[in-house]
Amino acid sequence: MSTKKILTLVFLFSTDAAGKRLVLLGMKKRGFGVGLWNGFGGKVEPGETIEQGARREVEEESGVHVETLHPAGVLWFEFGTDPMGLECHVFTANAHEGTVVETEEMRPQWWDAEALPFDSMWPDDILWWDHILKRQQFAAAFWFAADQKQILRQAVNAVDVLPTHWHLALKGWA
Ligand code: 8OG
Repeated sequence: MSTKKILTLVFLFSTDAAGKRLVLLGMKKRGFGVGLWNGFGGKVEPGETIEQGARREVEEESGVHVETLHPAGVLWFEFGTDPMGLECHVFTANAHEGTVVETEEMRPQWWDAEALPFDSMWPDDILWWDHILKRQQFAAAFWFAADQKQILRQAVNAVDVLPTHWHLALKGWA
C-alpha cells in the first residue's frame, strides 16, 4: 500500500412507533458498490474536514441534513494488489432535518437495525455491524481479493479511542 483515499460512511437512525431502532440504507444505483445496500458517504474532497465531507454526501445522496455525527469506527480496505488503500470513517446520526428522497445515486429505505439485508451488502459489514448496535467504537481492516468480493484477511477490534492513522497502526501486527 503506498497511497490512500479517505471515505465516509454514515448510518442514520430513527425509531418506529414501537420503539424499534431503524436505520436508513440506500440501494447504490451506480458506481463502486452498485447493487448493494449501504449507508451514505463517499470521498472527502480537498479542503473539507472528514465530517464536512460526510454531511455533504448524506445531503447529496439522501436529501437530508445531519448536524450531529457520532464517530463510530474506522475501516481500512485493500483490494488485491491495488496500491490504493481506502480509509473509511464511519459515523452514526440520530437526527436529521428534511425529507429522505431517492437520488440519482441511492434508493433509500428504512430497515430494522437488527435485521439488515447482509446478503446484499458489502461482505465485511456483517462482521462489524454489532459494534454499531452496541455503540462500541471499532477499528477494522479487510484485505479483499481483486474481485472486491472475497475477504482474504481481516481484523476487527473494539477500541476505546479511534485511531487517527489506522493503516499505519496496522503495520506490524495485522
Ligand atoms: O463515492 P463512492 O460512492 O464511491 O464511495 C464509496 C462508499 O462506499 C463510501 O461511503 C464508503 C463505502 N464503502 C466502501 N467499502 C465499504 C464496505 O466494505 N462496507 C460498507 N458498508 N461501505 C463501504 O468503500
